[in-house]
Amino acid sequence: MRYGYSDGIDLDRAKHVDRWVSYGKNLAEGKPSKVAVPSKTHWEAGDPEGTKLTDGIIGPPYAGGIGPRYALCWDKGDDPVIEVDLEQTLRCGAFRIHLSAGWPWWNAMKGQVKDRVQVLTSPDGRTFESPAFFVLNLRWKDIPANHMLPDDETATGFAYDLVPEEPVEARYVCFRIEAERTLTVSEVQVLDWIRCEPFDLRIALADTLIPNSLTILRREKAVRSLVEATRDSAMVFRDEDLWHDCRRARSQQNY
Ligand SMILES: [Ca+2]
Repeated sequence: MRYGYSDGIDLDRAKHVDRWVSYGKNLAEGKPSKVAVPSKTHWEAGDPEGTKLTDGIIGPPYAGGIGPRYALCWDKGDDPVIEVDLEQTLRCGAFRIHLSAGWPWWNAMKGQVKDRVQVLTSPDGRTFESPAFFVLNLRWKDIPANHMLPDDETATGFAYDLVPEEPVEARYVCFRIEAERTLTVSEVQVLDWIRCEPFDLRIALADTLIPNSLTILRREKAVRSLVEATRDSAMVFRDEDLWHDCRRARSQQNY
């Protein structure tokens, strides 16, 4: 069997490896927040007590339904700015915003989201710097292995991550939103870190898991050759199983 494309051209690309994501502490939970533009009240949205954006309740992962009830809502052109006061200067390693709709229900997995969200940080609430914009459209490689999309594999409500290259020292964190539709935000987060580990389901072709007669014969031949070759010399084996096979073969004096 030969892997690759039928035209034989090697694209020299690294194999995609999924990620398993872990989240640090949410430094913004329970902290005061304010918005420059008050929330609309469509579909029971709104935030009269000014607590929803940092109350720890996030979601749902689908637009519509009762989602807006747990969120603030703005129309196109409102361009709200959310400001969170962490109450002390902290090392901010990642930012998150849960963005959904309102209407229309743009699907981030189809590249339909036209809104923009920028994060700005400040040590004093006067001068702000921006680490970056959120990437609000997603590809499958952006979905961690331990994140479950809805059954229809859409992302109409999603908690987006923004991880700057270096952590930022800040007390005030702003989320500047440019709305291109009626959108909702249920939560903003500032985390000390987000980490991703390579994750592989280890699905392999059957003949690497269940040796057939041909692979057994090849292995026996390889063991026999290695025992002969290493009889009088030290050799480092990269394959631990093969090393054990050789040792076993020598001790049984089969070869
Ligand atoms: Ca919330």
